[in-house]
Amino acid sequence: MGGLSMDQAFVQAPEHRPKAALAEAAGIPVIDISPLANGDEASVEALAAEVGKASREWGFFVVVRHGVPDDTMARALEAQRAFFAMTPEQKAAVRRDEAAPLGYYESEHTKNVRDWKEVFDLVPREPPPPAAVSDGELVFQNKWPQDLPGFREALEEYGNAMEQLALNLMELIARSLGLRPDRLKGFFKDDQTTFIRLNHYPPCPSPDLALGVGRHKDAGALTVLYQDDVGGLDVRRRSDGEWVRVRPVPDSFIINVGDIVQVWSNDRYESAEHRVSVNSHKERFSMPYFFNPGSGAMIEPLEELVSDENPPRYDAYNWGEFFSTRKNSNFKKLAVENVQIAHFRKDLKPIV
Ligand SMILES: O=C(O)CCC(=O)C(=O)O
Repeated sequence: MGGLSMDQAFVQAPEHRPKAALAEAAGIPVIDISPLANGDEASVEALAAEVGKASREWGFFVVVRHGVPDDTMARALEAQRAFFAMTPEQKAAVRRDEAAPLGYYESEHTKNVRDWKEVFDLVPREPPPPAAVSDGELVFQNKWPQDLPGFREALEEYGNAMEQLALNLMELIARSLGLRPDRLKGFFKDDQTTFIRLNHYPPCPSPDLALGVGRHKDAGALTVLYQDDVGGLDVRRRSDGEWVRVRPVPDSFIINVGDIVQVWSNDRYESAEHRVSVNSHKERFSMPYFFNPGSGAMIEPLEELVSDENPPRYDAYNWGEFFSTRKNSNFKKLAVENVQIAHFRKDLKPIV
């Protein structure tokens, strides 16, 4: 990776190292979501029930017949490969830094262990540049590489297609929780903090010691993930806590419910822990779209889903502050635990 060799920073603690052979995740639901575009009310409700069951039992599912055009996909994947094929100097020209977290980065850490990967981050809806930047404030402006014709256009087109798909999935999740179909859409109207990440995992000399991405849960609302046909995404199965491999399915996206949906649903749905294993012979590409609300959103269990018998399990928290703290501590490799939704759980709060 840009001339990097396997050093200690990549080595996982023994209990987090991947096993040589991992079972394939039999049973992760593969859901045809086309009824949303052309089905009657009964088939849309049946589809929502499938999405609800998958969100409860796995926190993960695969969608097919999702409506994203083939040529939009092809252009985005070509742009991704072209970007990572650039020279280290060209990539460094759009490298992220402490105040400006978008662009290229090859030194991301998850839970303080370095990931075996390089990434490029962009926001599909760029906020206007701030008039003044206060200390510690992050500036979310895209850094587009020079000399890569079509790159920006391909990813903007992909971002639009992803937004439509993510909103459709939000409708299915709302219906599955017995809410108004458009109940969740308002959270994503204005200053979304959604971002797209291009991931490249080069072959790794010690795939038994390192991970492409360390174990984590996604903090946002929903992730729509493209993975190529190499395989490497592992999810922790809820029923027995085992790591299992998510089999690549052609022309599909993997959807995982994020922590925000877990909080909104008051734990009816749970975000699943996942990670990426690497291998010694084949590079791998993936492209997550992290669908996140506006930075001003207050996240708490939805009032329709709480009652005297089922009281709210979380205190409200400000999403923008949560997101910036996470971004900052991933970058600075702080020695303290990253902020988690568990910190807002009413029953887990320390008694002072
Ligand atoms: O590459 C993948 O399959 C998953 C990536 C992921 O979990 C992440 O980028 O947070």
